[in-house]
Amino acid sequence: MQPFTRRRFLQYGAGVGSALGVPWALRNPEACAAAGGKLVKYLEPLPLPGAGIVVATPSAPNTFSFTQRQISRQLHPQLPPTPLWAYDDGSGLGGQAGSFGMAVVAQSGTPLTVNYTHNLPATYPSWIPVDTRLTPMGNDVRLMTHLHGGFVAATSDGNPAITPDGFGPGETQTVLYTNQPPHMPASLLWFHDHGMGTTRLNVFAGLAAAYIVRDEFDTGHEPNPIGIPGGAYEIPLVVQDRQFNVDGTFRYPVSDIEGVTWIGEYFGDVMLVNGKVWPYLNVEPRMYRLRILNGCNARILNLDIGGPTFWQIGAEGGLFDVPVQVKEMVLPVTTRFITLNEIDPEEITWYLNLNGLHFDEPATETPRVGTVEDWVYVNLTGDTHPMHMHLVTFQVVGRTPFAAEAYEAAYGGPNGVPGGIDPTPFATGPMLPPAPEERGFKDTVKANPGYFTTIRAKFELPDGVIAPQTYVHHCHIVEHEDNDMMRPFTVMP
Ligand SMILES: [Cu+2]
Repeated sequence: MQPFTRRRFLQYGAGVGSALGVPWALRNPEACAAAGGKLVKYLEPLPLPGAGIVVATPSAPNTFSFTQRQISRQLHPQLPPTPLWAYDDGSGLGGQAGSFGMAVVAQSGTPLTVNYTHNLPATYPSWIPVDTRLTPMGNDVRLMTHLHGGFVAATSDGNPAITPDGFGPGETQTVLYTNQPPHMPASLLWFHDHGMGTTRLNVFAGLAAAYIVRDEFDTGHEPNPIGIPGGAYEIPLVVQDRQFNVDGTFRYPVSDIEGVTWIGEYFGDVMLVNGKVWPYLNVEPRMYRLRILNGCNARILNLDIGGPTFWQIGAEGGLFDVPVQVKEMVLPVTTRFITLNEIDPEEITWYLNLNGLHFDEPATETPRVGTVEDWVYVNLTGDTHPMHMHLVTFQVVGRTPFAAEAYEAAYGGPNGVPGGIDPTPFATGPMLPPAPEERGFKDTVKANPGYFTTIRAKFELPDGVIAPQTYVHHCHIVEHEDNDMMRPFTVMP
């Protein structure tokens, strides 16, 4: 299956397309892509919190009220204004809003109530190509906001196992974000749309924003008890890739398979940072804290700063070095084997799945509240899948090389290999430890092809939240998540 996936990867990666020497517009006569490579780099400064990025203002004590609405912003001086979908805190949104032009600042230990009111068009505009085979209500804009990394009740999670149809025009989703320590320590999280079958499109259109959790150590100011840069020297860098049409709209390609709109991965030929195309940042000769978030649909980033080294002090689950929690995570351990399958990649029936099951089939992963489990992601595809779990952060135990084809030959069916089958007998070498930058608690792990990847999580619930509670885990390539590499899991009493 790998060659087919790779071919589509080439087809939809515009940057790679030009490397083939065939103009994009010739291969796609109806396409009107702007040539991202012709945009001059580094013309405008990086939008920063309070100086471009809107820092959200509460609507009441410990309450935020957002309206999702369409706005228009010029993302580069050589581009026409771009329609964007944005979270509006009621300020009317000055500056660079949409696509991470908004930040919520929360305090660990202080719950927040957040309201999201749908004020977008009732149906999708032409620049957002919906595959109505994957959506609950056709071309209707159905929204559902999820706090990535949030430790919350299932009803506040914003997941399609709870509200499969999402929220329509005029409707309000109200959630309680616990910010409960130690599960929600100082960290950089983000909230984004999670609409069923349209996550990739709603995030692409701009519905994603930063959620910064502070505590008494990581205050964001200088000086602070842990001696890290703060204030103007703490810089969020949210990186996204996009394609543009010549009219300034974002461009999202559609499939060339008859009857299919969905594509397997979205890659842009233009990089946005904090919502601007290729901005620059003037810096002083001193230490900075860069808070980097990959907001791309599918692209895995490999970043450097042109020579100087930098120090990694945290990951998705917060700052590094929490040895007490590490000890908690060792015993007793249930192990679940979860297969990653890709089915019919050249056909109208092309989809990806977990455990050979569609999303809407009953949950098969049912950890008991308070227990520790190992989940083993058995990758039978040719691609790396960044697997993400709601509710919990986890530790990466390791990755084991194995004979994927032999395992698939032994157990595979029309929908791939079902879950629950231990691949250890097919191992071709010892488990490799996680990479140094994977220390600490994470919410996403790279499940690489040719390996099964073991993670370990403790399934606790926020105070006052009673099991059962249903969440989801999924590939965070949002194209894959939408069709259909996502499954519910239920934390049981
Ligand atoms: Cu994936």
